[in-house]
Amino acid sequence: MIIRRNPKIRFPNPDPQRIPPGQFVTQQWPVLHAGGIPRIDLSTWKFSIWGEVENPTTWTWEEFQRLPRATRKNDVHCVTHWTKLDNEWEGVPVREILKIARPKPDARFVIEHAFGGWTTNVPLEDFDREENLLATHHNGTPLTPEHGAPMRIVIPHLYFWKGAKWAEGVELTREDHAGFWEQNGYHMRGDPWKEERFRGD
Ligand SMILES: Nc1nc2c(c(=O)[nH]1)N[C@H]1C(S)=C(S)[C@@H](COP(=O)(O)O)O[C@H]1N2
Ligand SMILES: [Mo]
Repeated sequence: MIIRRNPKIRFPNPDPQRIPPGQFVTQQWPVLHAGGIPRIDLSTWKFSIWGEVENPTTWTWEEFQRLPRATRKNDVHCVTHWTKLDNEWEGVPVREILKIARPKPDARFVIEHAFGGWTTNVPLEDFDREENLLATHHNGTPLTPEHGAPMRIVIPHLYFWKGAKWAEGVELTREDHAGFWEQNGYHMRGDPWKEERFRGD
């Protein structure tokens, strides 16, 4: 008997090497966040970087469009066990804004702030990576409101919660301050390959 694979059916784990422990692949894109979707008006939108930096800076939406842009392909891993492969993100590399703001030698951590007050914390060395983006587009189309429009932070080597949707700013700090989920028991770093889901993992 010959079993033919229907080429239209994607098999669950196409490449086990790419799936961190405890994760399963979804073809969907679940929507996950605390609270409601903030209403954001591009004419008043601002994004800032402040704290332990030499040059705190704020961009309007128009100014943000003039920053250098890039495209990155990666997989994202949610701490609730779903993994979404082959995402193409477009936006401004995180390193472009760090270059402008110039972190002070004492800066070691980052607090990402979202419109509405949600936060998440990441070590500066995880934030300051080539692949990290301030993303405005996913798979060629502008982000939808439920997925973080007009801009979300994407740090693909950590769990997906380490990137704020509806990003409003980043604050560089000397000490590590727990963000929203982290205050509720989630991990301060969140490496999916080490299954750093909760404090103490
Ligand atoms: N502002 C904000 N950003 C957030 C969250 C949130 O609650 N508020 N949740 C995080 C979590 S837990 C995940 S898994 C992803 C979900 O992004 P998605 O809804 O586009 O899949 O957003 C992250 N960014
Ligand atoms: Mo998540």
